[in-house]
Amino acid sequence: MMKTLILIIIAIFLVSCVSKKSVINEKKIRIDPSHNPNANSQTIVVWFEDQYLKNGDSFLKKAEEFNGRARGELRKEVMSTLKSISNTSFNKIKNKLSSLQNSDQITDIKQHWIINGFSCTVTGEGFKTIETLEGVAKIFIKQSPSISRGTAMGPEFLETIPASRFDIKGVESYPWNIEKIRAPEVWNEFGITGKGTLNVVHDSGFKLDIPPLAETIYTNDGEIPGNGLDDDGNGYIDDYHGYNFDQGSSNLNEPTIRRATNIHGNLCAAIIAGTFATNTKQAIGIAPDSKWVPVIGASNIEEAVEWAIEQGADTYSMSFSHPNLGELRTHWRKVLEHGTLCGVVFISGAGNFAFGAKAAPIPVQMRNPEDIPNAVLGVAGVGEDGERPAFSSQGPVEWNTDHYKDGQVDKPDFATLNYKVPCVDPEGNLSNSASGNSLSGPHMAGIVSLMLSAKHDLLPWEIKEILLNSAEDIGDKGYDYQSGHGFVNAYDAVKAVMGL
Ligand SMILES: [Ca+2]
Ligand SMILES: [Ca+2]
Ligand SMILES: [Ca+2]
Repeated sequence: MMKTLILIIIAIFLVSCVSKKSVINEKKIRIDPSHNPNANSQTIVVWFEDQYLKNGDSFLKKAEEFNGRARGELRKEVMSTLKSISNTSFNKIKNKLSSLQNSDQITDIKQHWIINGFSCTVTGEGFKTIETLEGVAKIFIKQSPSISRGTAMGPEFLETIPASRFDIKGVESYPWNIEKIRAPEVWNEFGITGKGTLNVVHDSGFKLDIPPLAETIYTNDGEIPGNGLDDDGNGYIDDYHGYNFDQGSSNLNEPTIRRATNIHGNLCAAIIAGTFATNTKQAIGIAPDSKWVPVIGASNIEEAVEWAIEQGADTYSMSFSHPNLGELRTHWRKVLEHGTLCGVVFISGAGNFAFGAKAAPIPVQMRNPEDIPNAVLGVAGVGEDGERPAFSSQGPVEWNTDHYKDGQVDKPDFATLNYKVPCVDPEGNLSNSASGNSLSGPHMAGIVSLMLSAKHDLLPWEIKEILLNSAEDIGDKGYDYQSGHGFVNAYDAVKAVMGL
């Protein structure tokens, strides 16, 4: 035990020594300390100097500048600016990249607009050349965070989208979590059920053909499914019900990826946008008239977020978390900050690392992306009795990367539900329950979907402000590191949106 502890301490010490040695070459290019100069092949993300948001304060300043704007209109404007910044920088080195590609130093070049830069896979020689290219400012090593829980199999296109069985008057029952989050009161009193909102479930483990999910799945109307063509010309073939950015395919079907008998992505989707459990009139989702869309992309957050924005996403739920991302945290944060300015509400559960075999110390109990300030709602949770389960990760977190130097940041932001939550089984019934902050994020996404359904042009930071004012203080008095600003319920949040 002691030996292990000493080894861990040494390991942490080593890691911290290495990470402090940020490399600065003559051109003042910042290179991720996890770069291995001897590696034959590395996948990297390259930033150009000119980023839309600059340092740590820029996000809040920009948000303030945009106050009062309508979300839909702002999205178009910010997207257009981001794309124009990206094209200007990329076009300057485009020819150079092509010749590097021809000499096999670089493969898989993907230009990004959500940050001004590109991803590619490079040889050692290629890496050195990229450092010298015009405008290149930072190079991050793209670790492949191991959140992909399996390999998606063949595509699953639903031949017809079944008509929704959900109707407010026909609801016969609902599980305790739907009641505790006060969704039925929103449906009944305001007639708001999530209509007109699109909720991304960035996860793995999907089985799309169960009734409560098939009835509300998104379809990209510009795309014809299963014909092997990119009909809408967005660069993705058959991205009809969603897309798998890790495989570069429309394979979304991963029914074997299970936690016990639960399919992970399905659990999350059903809490947000499930209709009635199969063959019943039991309402199981918070926003049963919203749409949801599955996305897989453990190591391709840029493309996934760009795609989601183009499809008109309103919420983006990420029930995963990455430890030890190092400098790559900076990249994730910038992607999600820019994405938030495009009007998407990003949400991630707090993680389950406060207790047990995978326990981690504060300030790394909450990890990426739920540790991102302002642009991501980090959501912890409680059980039916209102008590926080021992596993639920706590804040604060620490930001001291090369780019973001906030120091200590208050997290989590809010609490919903995370303990013994009734969950959809592989047939679409609520025969199971599950625990974990994988479930707290989707509860928040469902609530935000209702809020945006009530007032579609609310900005993400206005949503957060309303949640701050309508959350119920729980745990220690005032803000606390277990439940954030408190327990959020759909009724008080939507009421506040409507000015009631
Ligand atoms: Ca397409
Ligand atoms: Ca197609
Ligand atoms: Ca409190």
